[in-house]
Amino acid sequence: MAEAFPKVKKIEYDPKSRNPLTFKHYNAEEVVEGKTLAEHLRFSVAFWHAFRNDGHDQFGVGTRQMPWDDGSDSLANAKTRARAAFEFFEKLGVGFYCFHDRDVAPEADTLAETNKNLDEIVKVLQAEQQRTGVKLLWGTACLFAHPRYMHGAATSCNADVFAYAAAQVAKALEVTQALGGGGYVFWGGREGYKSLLNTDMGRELDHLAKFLHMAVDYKKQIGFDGQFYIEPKPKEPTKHQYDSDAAACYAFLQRYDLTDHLKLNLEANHATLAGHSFHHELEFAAAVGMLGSVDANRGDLMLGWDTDQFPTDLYDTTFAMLTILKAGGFTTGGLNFDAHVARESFEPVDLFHAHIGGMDAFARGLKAAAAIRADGVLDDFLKQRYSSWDSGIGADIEAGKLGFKQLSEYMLKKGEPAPNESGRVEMLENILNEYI
Ligand code: XLS
Ligand code: NI
Ligand code: NI
Repeated sequence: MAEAFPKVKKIEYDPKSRNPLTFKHYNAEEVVEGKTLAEHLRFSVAFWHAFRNDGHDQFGVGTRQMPWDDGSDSLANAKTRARAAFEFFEKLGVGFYCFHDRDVAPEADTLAETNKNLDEIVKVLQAEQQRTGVKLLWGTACLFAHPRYMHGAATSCNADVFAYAAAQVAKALEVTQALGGGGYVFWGGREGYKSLLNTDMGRELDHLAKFLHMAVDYKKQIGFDGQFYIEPKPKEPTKHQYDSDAAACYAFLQRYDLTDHLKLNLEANHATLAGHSFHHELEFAAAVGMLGSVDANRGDLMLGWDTDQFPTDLYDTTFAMLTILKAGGFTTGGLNFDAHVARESFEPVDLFHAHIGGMDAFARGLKAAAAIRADGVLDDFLKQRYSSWDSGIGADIEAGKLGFKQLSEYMLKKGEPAPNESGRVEMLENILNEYI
């Protein structure tokens, strides 16, 4: 096959260069806090955006030039596309990629034929992984594009659709396992509702939990040892999705006894759609021990939908890396660019510019976060702020030694608490700016 990106060579780290096709900050080999940047950041390309999204929107057709792609749904085209993708991963220098089953192989008239198509493509993916060393960060199944999933998949009103989704996920798990995938993501594409008038919410939630338990059982049956993740998103395509944010997912997983089996895959743009900052979602997940992986992108705060832009905001990447480092870094997870180029960025080279920008932005975020941690500026402040809990009455409360009765006696004797120190919000914001 001819090269898909003949004009682009391997992207190098060259901080002094004026060539935009170089990394200015992402030096894969550079060591920070005992690990290389590549090991910390674990960058992944999202196959669906990079190789299946042609740039169409509600108002217009696709614009992207993808000369390697003949636009057909043939198996031969799927193979060529897969090879083009690996050429891209290699030239960009990422260690990982992610895909939905239907991104890589065409859906046929029957499930049996569709599965056969997938097996055919998996052979190509296996060979390309072998050739390049690029690994599958996580696999997933598309349970939202086909008309059968109009009412949802696991939360469909139609039991046969639930069964179909189960069959599809079973196959996707097998494929993920065959490719040595590090994990598997459940994003509830249409697991929610359009109208409450036609929805039995309690029953749908029970079904979703049942589906996830079946997936956990199947994972054990086939011996797949990857990490399961659930990806919160509040809306779009449905009016409301049950996995609306990190806290809602956590409550759901707890209620249905699933917290041992799934972690969270947090997406920046989904956080903002839920009315939270990306940092908030990561911080919540880390606080409850559920931080698994990240879909790295950004939204437009003036727009109300999933714009899936590439991450460029250094505050966002610094905050994200502060939380990720504090949580001990990624184990199975990574930073998957769930993002697409703008409709007007239609040339093949734009795919490189987009990813280079995202990788540099996270490299800067990582270095800033590591410097902040090394200087202890935030940690020292936090330690001081909560110091009343480290001894005396605070330590006794934390140790569970006291109840309301003892605290009433204590307070009646002691009188009004002395005013705490200032929160120093502005000072901390100023300090942060020194590092960005
Ligand atoms: C859509 C989601 C999707 C998941 C994978 O908004 O972000 O891309 O990451 O199904
Ligand atoms: Ni996502
Ligand atoms: Ni998204």
